[in-house]
Amino acid sequence: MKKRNKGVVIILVLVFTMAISTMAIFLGIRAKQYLSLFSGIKKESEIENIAEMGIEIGKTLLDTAQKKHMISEDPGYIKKEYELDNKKIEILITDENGKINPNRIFGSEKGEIHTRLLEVYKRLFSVMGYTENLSDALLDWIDEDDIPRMSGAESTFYIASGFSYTPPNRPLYSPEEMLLIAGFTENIVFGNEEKKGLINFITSFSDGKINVNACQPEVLNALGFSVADIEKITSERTRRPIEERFLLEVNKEAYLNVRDIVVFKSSYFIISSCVTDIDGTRKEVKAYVKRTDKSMETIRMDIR
Ligand SMILES: [Ca+2]
Repeated sequence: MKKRNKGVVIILVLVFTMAISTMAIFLGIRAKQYLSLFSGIKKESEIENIAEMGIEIGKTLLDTAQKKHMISEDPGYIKKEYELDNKKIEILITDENGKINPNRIFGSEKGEIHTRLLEVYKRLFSVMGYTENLSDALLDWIDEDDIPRMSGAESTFYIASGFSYTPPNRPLYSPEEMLLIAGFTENIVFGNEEKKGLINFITSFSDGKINVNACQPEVLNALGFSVADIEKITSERTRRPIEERFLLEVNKEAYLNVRDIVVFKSSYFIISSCVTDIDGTRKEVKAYVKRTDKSMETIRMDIR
């Protein structure tokens, strides 16, 4: 009996030990999984924090550039790159008042249209060599009705053409959204070596005013200025910010025609801060900023 008891005890001890070791191994694996998950999250959040810090640096850069009326080499853009702790921080500030905002063609009242902005918007497409198919399709994408414009496209067209979606009939959320619109391609939206993309001229974030000190020559052309006028404007603004008086001298008729949508100072900017570490982990934070003489307000923040 005694011997048998001993045997049972040994077996029990063995089983117990095995159970404990199995549990230990299992827990060990789980612990390791948790640890790697946790360090991954920690790393991501660290990179995100640095990216958010980049936004603050961007705001300071923007403030300085605006206060000192600094004219950058490429009007409408400020670019900076920093290195911190083996991480690359790229800051890009774009001046959204240098672009045309199709959302603002539609007023807050039902059926209200800003005809001046509509004209300039349409002219931009023709300056870029595009037909009304594109400009009308984009307007149909935004306007609240489902009635296609002359060269546009609404839900019937999308369904018939095999799209899995139809126009949302609301303001453009971001210019990248143009890729979804019938007729728009990556080359048209983002451009290629030969031709600039519409992304350089179209915004979804501004009050609809166009800053002649920050816009691209193509937008000046869309505003109604001739090639000779544009040369005068772009050469003047490399020296000092242009003012109303200057535009009146350059081309009074063209300027007076678009006076109500032209400004000489910008209020809407997008600050993008992108951080990449040596393993290639990347985070981008975009801040949509409204700047006045007294304040700088972040309207929206996108993290990806
Ligand atoms: Ca529509």
